[in-house]
Amino acid sequence: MSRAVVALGANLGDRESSLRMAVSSLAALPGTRVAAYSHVYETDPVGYLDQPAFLNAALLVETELSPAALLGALLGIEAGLGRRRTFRNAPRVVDLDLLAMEDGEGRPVSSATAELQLPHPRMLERAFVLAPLSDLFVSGTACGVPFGDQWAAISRDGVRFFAAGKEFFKEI
Ligand code: PH2
Ligand code: MG
Ligand code: MG
Repeated sequence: MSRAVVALGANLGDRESSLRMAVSSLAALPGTRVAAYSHVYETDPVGYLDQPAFLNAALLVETELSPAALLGALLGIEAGLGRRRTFRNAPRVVDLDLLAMEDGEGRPVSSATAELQLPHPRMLERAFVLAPLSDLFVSGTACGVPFGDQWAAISRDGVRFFAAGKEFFKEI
């Protein structure tokens, strides 16, 4: 059983329902369970600014899937929920990013292929990622990636608590 950290984002259409449907699709993957949910945050857009606010959250997932198979499944869930890829940082119905993973022995997985970079190269730059991570990992290390110092240092402007994870995802 491997552990994986998945970040979720949505800023088009019914954001709440997209996040919930994405999580229930993820939980239904073969050999996969959601072990923990972060809280949900409403966040101002980063990168491309002229778009609606996002809802962001993160999950700790336990899975028998390989990193490549999990990534493929995440892309499939995005497409199934109506994601259309246009330009970089464009608004999206749902975004599921594989941030970091550990193998069955608890060793951090690294990958540097064109399809999959692990850990995610930009995960420490974004408060909308670090806020949910800090809910999941009180130690400040996510599947081998230390993020606590960066979370203590980064500006939290534009990241607002939206809902408690337990409450938000309770129907799943
Ligand atoms: N995702 C991006 C670009 N900008 N901004 C916020 N607030 N939340 C996101 O999830 C997000 C973003 C590219 O994946
Ligand atoms: Mg993303
Ligand atoms: Mg993505």
